Amino acid sequence: MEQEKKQIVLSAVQPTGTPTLGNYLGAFKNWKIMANDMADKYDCFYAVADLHSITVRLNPADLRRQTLEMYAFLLALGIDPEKNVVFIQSHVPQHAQLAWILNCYTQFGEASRMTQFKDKSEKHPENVNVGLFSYPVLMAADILLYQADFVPVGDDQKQHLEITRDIAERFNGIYGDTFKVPAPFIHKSGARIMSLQDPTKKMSKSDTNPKGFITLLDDDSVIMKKIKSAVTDSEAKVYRGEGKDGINNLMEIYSCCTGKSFDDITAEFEGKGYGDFKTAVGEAVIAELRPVKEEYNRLMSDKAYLMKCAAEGAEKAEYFASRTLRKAMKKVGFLQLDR
Ligand code: ATP
Ligand code: LTN
Repeated sequence: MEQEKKQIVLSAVQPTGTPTLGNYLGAFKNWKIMANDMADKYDCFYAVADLHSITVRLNPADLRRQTLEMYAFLLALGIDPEKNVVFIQSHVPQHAQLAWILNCYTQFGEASRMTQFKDKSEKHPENVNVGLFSYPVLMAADILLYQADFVPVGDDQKQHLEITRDIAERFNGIYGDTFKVPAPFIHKSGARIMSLQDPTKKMSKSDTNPKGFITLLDDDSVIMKKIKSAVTDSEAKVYRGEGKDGINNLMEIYSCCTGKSFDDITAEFEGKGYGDFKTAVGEAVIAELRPVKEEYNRLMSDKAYLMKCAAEGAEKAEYFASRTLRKAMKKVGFLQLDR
């Protein structure tokens, strides 16, 4: 029987801090499943998007440290760097090169409509830089360079995937087939984990109130405390419903960590209060994150190994990225050297 061609998966995360439970349930968990359990279907490329992260001012030493830490988190998930391509974006110069070209195929108006641009401009009014504006174009370059079929991300990245598709289709329309038009891969559950303190807002690692998010390095006792102090309602009944944002979010988290359905969870806590429910959620989160935390700590004690994996990842990524970049440059009409 002829073997089916594997599909390409690409995603990335910014090294802007310790990843949260939101990053983990919305993105990382799916990355791991696609790379491991579905390895016969997918070839996976995962990157630390350090070029993206300088759209917000970062101290150089922090950027360097956080980049290696985020790289360690990707391996700590259990993603095998030998079987997959795990790399750091700035090590592969083709990302910035293709981004420039794609900038010239992106309209000012469409980039202005990106909600992340609007949100981040409001959050950092003192530094609304051009990089922040063209952030989704660099993201399009990340994806298109690898001819990705699927991009596993959280719900907040849907709009960036749409603009990526528009850019790819526009370029292909002018020059003929050059880029694969990618599809977002947004898993129904966990796609939008909310803040524990304001469950109408997305859980975010850059939240100023650390009680709103759980990081992958929080101690077990801290995780339990944060879940226990999560904002809920006064009804004391565990079920999914309107106006129950806090409980809806905790049920989502519990369901993602245990695999239980919402109906099962409601039945499990029938007649019990929020105290019992929160303890169970806390324990499920602790159990879910423990192996990642342990593996992360082990990996961080061997920086030489991490750097070796990063170098190999960059080399493999560059092989694929340079092929696509060359193709795109040729189509646009850049004079090619014979070498
Ligand atoms: P920041 O808080 O610095 O803006 P972030 O955590 O929102 O960063 P990234 O680190 O770039 O953003 O996100 C990496 C991945 O995690 C993306 O696929 C994103 O969609 C997903 N993600 C982020 N926050 C959540 C969340 N609360 N729920 C589900 N998925 C999320
Ligand atoms: N913008 C993304 C991170 C990111 C990304 C990508 C995600 C950068 N490049 C390519 C998927 C594919 C975010 O999550 N904030």
